[in-house]
Amino acid sequence: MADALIVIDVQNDFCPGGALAVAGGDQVVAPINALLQSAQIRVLTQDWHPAGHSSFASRHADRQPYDLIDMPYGKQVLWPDHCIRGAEGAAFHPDLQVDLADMVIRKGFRPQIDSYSAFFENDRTTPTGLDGYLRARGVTSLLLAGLATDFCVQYSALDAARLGFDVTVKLSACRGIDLSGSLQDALDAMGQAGIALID
Ligand code: VGL
Ligand code: ZN
Repeated sequence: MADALIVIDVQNDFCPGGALAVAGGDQVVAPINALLQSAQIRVLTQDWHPAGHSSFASRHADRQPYDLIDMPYGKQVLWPDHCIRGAEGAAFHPDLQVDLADMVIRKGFRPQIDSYSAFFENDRTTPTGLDGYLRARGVTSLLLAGLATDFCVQYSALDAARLGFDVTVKLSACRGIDLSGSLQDALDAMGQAGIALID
């Protein structure tokens, strides 16, 4: 039985000045570094898209960022171009203590499908491999923090709960995007799924 800290997408593009900046996104770095110091098992996720990814509004004629469209795998919000693999925007925030991580898992690298969750792509079935990694290390409980509360953190937390992990989300080390009430919806959904929401 082990506990793991899962740090979601603390990358330049989600911080102020980035392509998909989350308000106060950089404020999660200090509390997450503190959590990294004491965590037993430490995983970082990294949003990692090829240029021209299908989740980018720029790929779709007559569409704007934040439009909602139907994809073969379900509804998809269209985003500004962000976290292009290898680019500065995809790098971790420079103050994040990346060296403490046991494992970095990248997601969103398939051109035709987005991947909010650390566990499954947005079809909710294609695995990233993180479940197997955690089980192989005997992990049963997870603490999640990072960006953004209502997208990648929420999807990761819901999938983790569905997979049978004990899940806690450290809200003071998260920030949300909040598209038309999505932050409150995320908090409600996580609460209903039995996820512990702590300050
Ligand atoms: C995220 C939108 C698009 C996130 C990633 O990390 O929450 N949101 N890609
Ligand atoms: Zn993305």
